[in-house]
Amino acid sequence: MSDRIVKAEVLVSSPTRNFVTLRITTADGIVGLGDATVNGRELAVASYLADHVAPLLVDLDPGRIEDIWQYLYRGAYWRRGPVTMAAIGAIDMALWDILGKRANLPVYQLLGGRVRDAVPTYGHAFGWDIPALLDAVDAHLAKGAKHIRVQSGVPGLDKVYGVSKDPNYEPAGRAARPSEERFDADAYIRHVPKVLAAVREKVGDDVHLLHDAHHRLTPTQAARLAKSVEPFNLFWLEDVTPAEDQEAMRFVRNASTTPLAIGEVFNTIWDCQYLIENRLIDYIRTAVVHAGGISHSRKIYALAEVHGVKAGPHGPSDISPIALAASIHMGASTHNFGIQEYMGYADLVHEAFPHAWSYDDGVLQPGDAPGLGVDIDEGLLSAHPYTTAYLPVARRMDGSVLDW
Ligand code: GCO
Ligand code: MG
Repeated sequence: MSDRIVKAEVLVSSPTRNFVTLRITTADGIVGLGDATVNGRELAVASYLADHVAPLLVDLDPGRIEDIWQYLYRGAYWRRGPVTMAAIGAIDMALWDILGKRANLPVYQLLGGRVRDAVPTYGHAFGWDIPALLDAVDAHLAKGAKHIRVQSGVPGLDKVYGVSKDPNYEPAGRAARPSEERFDADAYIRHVPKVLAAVREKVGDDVHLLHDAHHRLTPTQAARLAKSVEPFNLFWLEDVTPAEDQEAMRFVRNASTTPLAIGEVFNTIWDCQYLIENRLIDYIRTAVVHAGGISHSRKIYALAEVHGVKAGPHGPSDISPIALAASIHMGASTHNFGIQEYMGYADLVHEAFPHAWSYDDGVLQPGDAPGLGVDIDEGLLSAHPYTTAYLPVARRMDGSVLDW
């Protein structure tokens, strides 16, 4: 029973923030959706898809999901990287969506069915100072959160990753150039333990706390931070160093028992292999969209399972409700799925991408609609066209560029 792809269209829109959406239509009239958003480089993925890949998809059998993945990955010769892998990721999730609609089953059922009642999540609490952060933590507790990521301002710094004056934090700025911020690692490392001590004292032992260092520290600074926050019993400490130098994680690992999470910018299983096989991390953070879709993420999660590592996928506002759906379906059906980041969306994003998945009381449910269960309001998307937007650039106090 085979079908045929007749069309693959790319929609670039900006309902409050930019998204790249792929829509695949089959001869039988089944429509599958995929997310291909790479924050700050959206048009590169849109062109990769529209100019190079969409024409190749026409006439292929949408049921040959793994073969199409291999054809696009190996067949391109030039492989890996966020642009290529997000494009493949979008196609892969659209094909799983089509398969689910064809079978009249939700994708989690195609992946083996539920292994848990609900998908646990963590959200973001932030404040410029400790009292403001404690208020934000209260708001999360009131909504039933059991896991909370906490980020705060740092005395002496006027911009800090993860903290915003606006209650809806959005790191990508809609402007012609990236904004810039200065970072003082010593001030940061001195301040974070005070913040975590205050939050731990407030919430007691039963609430799980997380923190994201966002790739800024040297191995020695990262090890010092991981060690000094040990008393506050973090659920995880994320992205302590830039991910390229993977041996650095061994240094941090040897210095403390604070659980480590990394990998939101990784694209393939080969980026994850060393850290997982050497048990240098506790959670792998790859996003379904940026790591080649459901088919490839399953392999990453399986490798992680063998080595006692759990999945803790990236879920900020730049992962669209379509990619989040793919992640929720995987979370419901993957045994070593630990937690899903859920930052939430502006109301307009929920309206532009009506979805069967739901969030309540700290957990996500995939819903039972066939496929991924997400639709698009095309009118709303075209009413909000792409707007140039960039993630910030960070510099050390001496002006030299640092990982943001
Ligand atoms: C996270 C991330 C994000 C990224 C953003 C970049 O853990 O949620 O670090 O906040 O900075 O997704 O596009
Ligand atoms: Mg992060």
